[in-house]
Amino acid sequence: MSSTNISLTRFLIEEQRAGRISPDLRLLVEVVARACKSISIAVGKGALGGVLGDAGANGEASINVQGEAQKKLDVLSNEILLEANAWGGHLAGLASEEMDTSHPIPDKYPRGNYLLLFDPLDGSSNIDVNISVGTIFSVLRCPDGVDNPGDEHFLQPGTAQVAAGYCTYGPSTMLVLTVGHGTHAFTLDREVGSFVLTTRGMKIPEETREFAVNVSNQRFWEAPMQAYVGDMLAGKDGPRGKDFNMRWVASMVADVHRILTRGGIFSYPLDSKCAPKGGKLRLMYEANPMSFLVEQAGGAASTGRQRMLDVQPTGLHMRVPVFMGSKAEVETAVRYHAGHD
Ligand code: AHM
Ligand code: MG
Repeated sequence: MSSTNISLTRFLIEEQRAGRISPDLRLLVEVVARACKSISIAVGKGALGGVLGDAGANGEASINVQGEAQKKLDVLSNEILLEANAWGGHLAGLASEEMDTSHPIPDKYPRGNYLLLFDPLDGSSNIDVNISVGTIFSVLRCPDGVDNPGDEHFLQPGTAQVAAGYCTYGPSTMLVLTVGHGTHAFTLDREVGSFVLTTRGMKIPEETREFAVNVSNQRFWEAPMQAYVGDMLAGKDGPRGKDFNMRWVASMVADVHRILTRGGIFSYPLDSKCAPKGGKLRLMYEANPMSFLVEQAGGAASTGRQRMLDVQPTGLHMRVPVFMGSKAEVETAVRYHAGHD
């Protein structure tokens, strides 16, 4: 169902009145959305804003905790989210893909009951070539009695999330949000400067003929993944009995947004390159929030061996293999992995 003239602010107030979110959670989501608007403006300026290219100085690359070279926009987006969320009084702590450890709220500000995790600019290899990138976020409750949370307090399974969302900076800027009662999409009205509800209750078709995976890694995959994709590529004369189409943006936000909109399966499986780290994508601020959104839209999300949201995190930057999207297709991918260890 499409809705017009319901702003994100009104939507959140109505969720609060319905008893589905607390006033603090409403404020938190508003603040994240405001930060995303600032990031959208910076991304939208492109080369004119002087923000393209690598971060760092004197020819030295800036490397984040993941060992990846940071882009200027990675650093800027992280700062925007930190600054916007530090003083509002609704958070006890923050954690980011771009920061080694979690970040307590400075003493000069009041502390709230929530923990926020984010990937400030996902898909950043696409920034310099003007392809969609996005921000992903996940909200947890700070455990009772903890007012100065450390990394260990963030290590909660995805089922504990109270809200999750992403903002995609594409031809239009969209915020897709769940507070545990469906997945809803908002489009930024650039003239008015507010997010407007454009799809209430996104629904992922259960079946699909479209997959998203970086096939250049094929030779590094495990046997079940080789068999799974091989059977899809065999088309209607193969065991799957239908032709499949493939898409790979290399921005998880953009790929998952397409799947939320029209179905499909997204995968970043285990391969022999990323296996020592446990996978490529990060559980707590990439896989978990996206899995929550996908499940709330009627889809499924798995590591191939376990429901994603049930994974017990062992570190803030823990990595996992990822399969998410149309429910029947994710179940098929999981069946290929059954019995393989
Ligand atoms: P990032 O958070 O450093 O941008 O990395 C995550 C991104 C995902 O958005 C995307 O699905 C994947 O990495 C693409 O990886 P590859 O370049 O190996 O295809
Ligand atoms: Mg990322």
